[in-house]
Amino acid sequence: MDDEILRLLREPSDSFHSGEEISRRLKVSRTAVWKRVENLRASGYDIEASRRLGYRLVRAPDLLTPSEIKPLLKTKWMGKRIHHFQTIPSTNTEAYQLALRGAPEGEIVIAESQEKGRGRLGRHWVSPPFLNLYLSVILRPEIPPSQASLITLMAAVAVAEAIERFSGLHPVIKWPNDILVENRKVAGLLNEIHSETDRIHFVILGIGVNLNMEKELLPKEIRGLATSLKMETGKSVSRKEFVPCLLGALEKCYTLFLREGGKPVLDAWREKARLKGKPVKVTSFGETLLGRAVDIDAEGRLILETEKGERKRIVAGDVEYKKERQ
Ligand code: BT5
Repeated sequence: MDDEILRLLREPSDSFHSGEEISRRLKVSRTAVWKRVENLRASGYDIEASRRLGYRLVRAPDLLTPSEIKPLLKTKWMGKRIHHFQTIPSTNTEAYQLALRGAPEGEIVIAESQEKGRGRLGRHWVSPPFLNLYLSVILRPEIPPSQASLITLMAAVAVAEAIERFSGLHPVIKWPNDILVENRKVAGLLNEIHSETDRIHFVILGIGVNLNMEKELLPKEIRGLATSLKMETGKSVSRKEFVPCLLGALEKCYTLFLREGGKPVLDAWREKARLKGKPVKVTSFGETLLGRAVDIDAEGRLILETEKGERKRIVAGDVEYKKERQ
């Protein structure tokens, strides 16, 4: 019903619609229309009411509801169904449950805040309300599980491209899934897979992007490590406009991956990661290795040359860039 009233108030936007017209078109009483308008006002919509002319939408808030995002969405299939929550433990957990119940590829879950936002390896993702983006996409790629990490690389490329197009910043990807601006993390990815030995049932692509996060809201431990588009550009950004930009980039990169395989993904990833030759410290399954990053291989593993000159392929772990020794 909120959706229906908003759609009506937006056609054409800026003009008045009489209470009588709205109640006739939505087949509800005028009191019901008034109540819905009051509800919308309580959620941040600026709606002018005139006895003579009716209602007019003056300004819509920057919410990530389907009624705010859908009019801006230009994708063919991604995000056509949006499950929106004010708050939720984790959008990934919700999307996983939806996928288990058969939700199709392209459905997304968005929350204005997360109570238990998750990073990799049981880590926490700071998710305060109404500032950032917390989104999970359900994908059902027909690829073997061995190629699943290419989906992570593909998503990192799409997120970096969207941030660049939207803000003019130049993000860098840090293996495997961090998006950095000026060496600080602006976005992270958590991909969870449900599969059998040779078939993926679905992938939940979890994306957290710091959009309007303020420095003071970051816990002390990560204040020096994290950033947001607002912190970098000095300007607030429209969250609801960022979502279509991100979903557009994601649909494009994913379609290309399915059509042409890993090569274009790996090429784009390498260009945005500028990894080759960087001195790194890698932590993987409790082991710490120092050396130089050589490249990533066709399955997205990090190739590392250790200080002892050995070549290692890292499947999962964390990378820290070290200062070049003089
Ligand atoms: C990640 O993990 O970077 C994956 C983050 C994925 C978050 C999204 S939000 C939507 C979806 N639903 C979820 O529940 N999760 C996904 P990892 O590489 O493990 O990094 C986690 C580390 O990043 C933490 O231990 C902190 O040091 C740091 N961190 C936590 N919150 C942050 C934030 N908002 N911005 C930048 N860094 C943060």
